[in-house]
Amino acid sequence: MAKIKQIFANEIFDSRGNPTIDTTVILSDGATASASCPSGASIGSYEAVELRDRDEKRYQGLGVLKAIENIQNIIAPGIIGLDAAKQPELDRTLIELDGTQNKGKLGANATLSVSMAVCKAAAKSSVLPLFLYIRQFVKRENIALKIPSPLFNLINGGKHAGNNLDFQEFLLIPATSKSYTEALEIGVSIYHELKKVLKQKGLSTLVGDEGGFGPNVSNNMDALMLLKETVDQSQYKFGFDVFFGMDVAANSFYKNKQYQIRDKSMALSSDDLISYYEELNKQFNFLYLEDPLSEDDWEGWEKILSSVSHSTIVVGDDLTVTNPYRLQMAIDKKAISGIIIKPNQVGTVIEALAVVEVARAAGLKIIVSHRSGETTDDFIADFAVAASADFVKFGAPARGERVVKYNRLLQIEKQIKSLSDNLGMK
Ligand code: 2PG
Ligand code: MG
Repeated sequence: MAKIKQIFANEIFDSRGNPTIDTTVILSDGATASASCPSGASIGSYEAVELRDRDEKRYQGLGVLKAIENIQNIIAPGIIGLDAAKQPELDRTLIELDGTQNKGKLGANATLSVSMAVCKAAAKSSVLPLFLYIRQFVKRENIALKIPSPLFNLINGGKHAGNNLDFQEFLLIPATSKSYTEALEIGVSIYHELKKVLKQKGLSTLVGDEGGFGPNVSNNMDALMLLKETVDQSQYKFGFDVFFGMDVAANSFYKNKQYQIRDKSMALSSDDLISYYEELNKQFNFLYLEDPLSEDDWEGWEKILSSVSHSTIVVGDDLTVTNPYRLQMAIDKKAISGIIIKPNQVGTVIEALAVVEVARAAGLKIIVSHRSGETTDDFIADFAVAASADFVKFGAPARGERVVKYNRLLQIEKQIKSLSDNLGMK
């Protein structure tokens, strides 16, 4: 049995140049691992607390020294000596040490970096690959091991780019029947194709926070048209090889119970916005629509789900924030058919897996997601496979902190193949 022996935490920087936490855990058998926390820009109000120093003299108040102190002074003494292989016990201890509903005392960034680092170190001591190690804590272990289908964020808008796009992410979705390697090839090819189209049109090929292009076109419809034109001139067939989706992140343009987008001159009511989605849907047949309405517009969510769910997965992110209570509300109100899972919205690995379980039992699609502020930590790729997610959302297939996750899935795909070849596993 390997026990947790030492914990170190440091302030490092994420892909946006903001401070974040990197935690290293050393076990009694010498196994060592580090994990770092991602950070969102479009943050749901019901997410667990990301503890920041708020000391304006350092990094615009975004320092994480207090969270690091919490790791050193409160978490470390509370968990040193625990059996590292007992992740549920570890995460329960973290929850108890925090003692709040939303990790408001220690910070979900503090608890998650520790939870992930212990998980990685314990996987090393167990000699299992991380995705198989995490899978032990998933109840439905008998679901076939497979790589989730990727959602590629090829055009960035909203809070992730300084352009005119109100919608945050324009997603390219290779058909789910494709193998992961094929899907990645499609995502990469169309990413490069889109760059050519942008150049031809004299549009900027600079990229946004998630590595997708951030052209300064006039409105959301223009972005969809660009993507469509790109696919049409590629070797892939729209509606057969590839589909479209969006993470609208509607919180960001919701004010005074109205939605303001550049596609329309007047502010829209919830019903007007839903009609606009229906209109767009006729043209683009979205496979996936994330946060189409604001986090408190429950009526709108119910309406959109009943209107489009025969063909489109309606996904909660800011709505549900990987939180069991918000998820239950969404299930009860019939508001969603899919859910985004982001471990840092809740603060521990096991709590995130518990939300996956409830969502899957309710028949929802599971989408495991990165954050817009990322590090080169690839834990989320193993987590997604372990959780048997239907989809992963890791941004564009470009920039180090994004491709490290796509690349890890390539390795896992090979590992799964050799496991099933050698052991006859499914
Ligand atoms: C989202 C995410 C990740 P952020 O809204 O789904 O793409 O963005 O991390 O800024 O919340
Ligand atoms: Mg989102």
